Amino acid sequence: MEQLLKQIDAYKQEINASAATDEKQVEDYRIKWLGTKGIVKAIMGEMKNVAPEKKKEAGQLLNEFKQYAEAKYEELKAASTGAVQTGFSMDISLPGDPMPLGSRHPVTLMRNRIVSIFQRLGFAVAEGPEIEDDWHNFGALNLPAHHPARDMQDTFYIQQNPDWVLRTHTSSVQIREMEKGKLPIRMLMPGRVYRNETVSARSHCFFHQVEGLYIDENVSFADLKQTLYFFVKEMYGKDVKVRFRPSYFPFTEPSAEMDVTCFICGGSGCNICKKTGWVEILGCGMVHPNVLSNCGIDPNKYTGFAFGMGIERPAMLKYGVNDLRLFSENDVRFLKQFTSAI
Ligand code: 2NM
Repeated sequence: MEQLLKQIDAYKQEINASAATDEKQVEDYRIKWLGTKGIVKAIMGEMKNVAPEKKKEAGQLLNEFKQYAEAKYEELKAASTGAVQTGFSMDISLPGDPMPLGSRHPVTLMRNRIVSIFQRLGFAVAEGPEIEDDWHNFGALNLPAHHPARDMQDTFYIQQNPDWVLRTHTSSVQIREMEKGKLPIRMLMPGRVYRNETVSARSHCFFHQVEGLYIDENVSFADLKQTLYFFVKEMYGKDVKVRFRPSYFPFTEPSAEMDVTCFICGGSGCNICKKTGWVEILGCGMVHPNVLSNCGIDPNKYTGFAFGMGIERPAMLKYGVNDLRLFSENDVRFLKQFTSAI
């Protein structure tokens, strides 16, 4: 018994001094102490040499020793899990290295600004596929089969299936929302669109748009104007003036383009406004009755307005970016210059 006590004490010291810096060493510890041929098993075997009246005491001692060896095993295991196996131990309770914070893309910043203004008017956000079928991109929008906008020069067609295109506007998402038949609709559709154009500082084969749609009973052109006035004042400030020019889109009637007084020169005339004092910011109009009926909406009961604007151009003006290509090259020297809460 005396002998056994001494032996246990010595083993405990050895266990206490054990260290493991990787999973292999933890396993070595387990085999040495807790394995089927390990020390704990072996010393348990000593029970048979203990005098009968001491067996109870010895049993307790040995059990406690076994738990001691097991506890150390758990401790070594916990400390080594996740540690890099390079032969040094690591304190996993230390705080980690701070993550470097990125910044948002200027197109995202501009989109968020636009979206948040319309959200305050109750517009919800909808998204849809970038690969569209002919119907959603063209047909439903009152663009007849031989309309020039479908031209190979303007549209990317998918080779596998000539019915598929890369969407040329996010109006296709508006068609999808209208087809769902849940009215009224007050929605905003931001997203990437594609046009088959030569890439240069001023044009690109993909860019971003926000389109809006409001359909209900008795929606009028006055509602369209009031909504867009609100948007412009929030976006460009209380002092900007607005003008509408008559225009043409196959999917709206009547159609208009909206200009604001140049926010660069304030109207006195500069390069951006080409000395006119006005810059065009969006197209809009009352949704064409054909578009409504194409989507299963009764044009005698419902009317609506729609509008669409690009994101890159206002972003270029706001951030002083002079080349469209910078937006898609992902040069960190460009990207890290933009910081904002939204
Ligand atoms: C624009 C300009 C004017 C428009 C119309 C529709 C729909 F689906 F309701 F017919 N969506 N988007 C629209 C109207 C878009 O972008 C310059």
